[in-house]
Amino acid sequence: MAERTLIILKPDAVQRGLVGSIIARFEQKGFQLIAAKFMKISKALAQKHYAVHKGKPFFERAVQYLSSSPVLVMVWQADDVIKMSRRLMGETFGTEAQPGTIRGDFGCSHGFNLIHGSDSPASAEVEIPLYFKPEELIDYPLAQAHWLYGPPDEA
Ligand code: D4T
Repeated sequence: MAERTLIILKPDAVQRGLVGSIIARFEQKGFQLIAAKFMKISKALAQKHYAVHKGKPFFERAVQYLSSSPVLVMVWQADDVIKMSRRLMGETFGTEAQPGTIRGDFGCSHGFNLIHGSDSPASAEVEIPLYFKPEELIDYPLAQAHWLYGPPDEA
């Protein structure tokens, strides 16, 4: 099965009207959308989401930010989607992110960073069930797969 990643368009992406522009980048790259939910993340869920950062100086601020206003939570699927989507997102904050990346093009904050993406397959496995039941992940054939990936490598 192709790899899956949890992507969250954070409160600033929603409030700044950047949802469409950011999703367009994932679609244009060729990733497949398999789940989406518009929701307000509770403080308790944000604490679970950032559990690996508990005890770090930015933990409370990150929890507060993620739960401050509605977000769009999605699961995207493709071979190697985690590595590729982290590259599309860019460095953690817009202040350092390269132009051409989502954070590099759409933000210049060192506190708000528009988007979350799982940083490893292990993280994705923990994060996806925080937001979606198994039956909410919709598996379907990708119509453009042939033209997207080309013929398989010869052995
Ligand atoms: P997320 O996890 O939101 O996709 O961001 P990154 O993967 O790029 O960054 P991270 O896990 O290192 O940080 C998680 C979250 O905490 C905020 N943060 C981070 C912060 O407020 N100050 C900091 O110094 C760092 C490192 C931003 C993202």
